[in-house]
Amino acid sequence: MRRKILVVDDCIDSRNLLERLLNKSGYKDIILAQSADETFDILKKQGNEIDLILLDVIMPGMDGIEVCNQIKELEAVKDIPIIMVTGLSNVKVLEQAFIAGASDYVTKPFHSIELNARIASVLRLKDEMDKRIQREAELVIANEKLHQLNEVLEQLSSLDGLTGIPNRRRFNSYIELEWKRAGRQKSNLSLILLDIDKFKLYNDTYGHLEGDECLKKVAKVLQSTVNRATDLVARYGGEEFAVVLPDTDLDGAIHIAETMRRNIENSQIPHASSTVSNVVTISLGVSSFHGCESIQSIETLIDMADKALYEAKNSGRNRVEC
Ligand code: GH3
Ligand code: MG
Ligand code: MG
Ligand code: MG
Repeated sequence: MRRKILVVDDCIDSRNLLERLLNKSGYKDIILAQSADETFDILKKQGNEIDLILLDVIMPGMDGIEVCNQIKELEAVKDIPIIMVTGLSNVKVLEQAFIAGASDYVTKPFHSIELNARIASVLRLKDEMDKRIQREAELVIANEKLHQLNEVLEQLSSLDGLTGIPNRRRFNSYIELEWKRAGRQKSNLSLILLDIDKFKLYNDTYGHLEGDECLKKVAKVLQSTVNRATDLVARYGGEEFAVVLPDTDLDGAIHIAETMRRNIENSQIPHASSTVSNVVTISLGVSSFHGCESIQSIETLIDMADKALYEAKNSGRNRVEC
């Protein structure tokens, strides 16, 4: 692999000596700089091509330690490893160099073997770091693709990806079927729409991931509340759920809604910032129709449940309205 090394030294003899030594070791791509200004100029123009910087400590104007400090502040070049070059083996200076972010140091006069060993070791570390960063980036992309794939699958399927219960698509097709059947058989069909109270505050307090966990718990409780195979609990929207109850009249539906309300409250999912309670609560709206009635459409049934839900919200939440 061809490496580009930037040598910064105010002394021309040192620069030339380093260049010669590096050339001899096979590093042919050397850039020379004699001051801080020149260094930053080069980094600005071709920082992304440079693999390593050899940086003199003592220079007039800005010294090597400060140059190192400033390079480590620059997002575009902060990961280029820096080996400090010093005539002093002053421990204080070396400590400052490492604090400034230097990877290693070499002392003048240079010993070719030592110089090579230190360069090789620093470059090896950099390569490993680069590979790790690359692997992480690839992982992020793979994750993103998986996420997109999941979304496609979810759209194609009838289950909600987060909670695992039927999704809105399934709800739509199921209520349509049951609507028609209720009309044919002159039977009852009821609907519950429910919405978690003050869920925005829940997310704000516990974070979105905890919010998702809460949705899963709520879905589980709702689903365990219904007991007929024909009852369908679906995720209707973000934190809204819908329950389709075939062969159930208004009283029966209100009874189930009230049990759901109580079961959620009794689950004691903490919600410290709720203005309704100190646990998670839900508000529910119930609507119902009988096959011989003439409600024009499913939309009307949904609309009625929605209005009842709105009323439950308006009259204090954590309650059932119809
Ligand atoms: P209320 O219903 O009691 O009037 O208050 P609210 O705060 O629940 O009302 P609103 O409907 O305005 O807020 C719903 C919030 O639900 C907004 C959104 O951030 C959150 N939400 C929706 N879908 C999801 C989801 O899939 N995961 C999480 N964590 N939050 C969601
Ligand atoms: Mg010097
Ligand atoms: Mg809502
Ligand atoms: Mg809500």
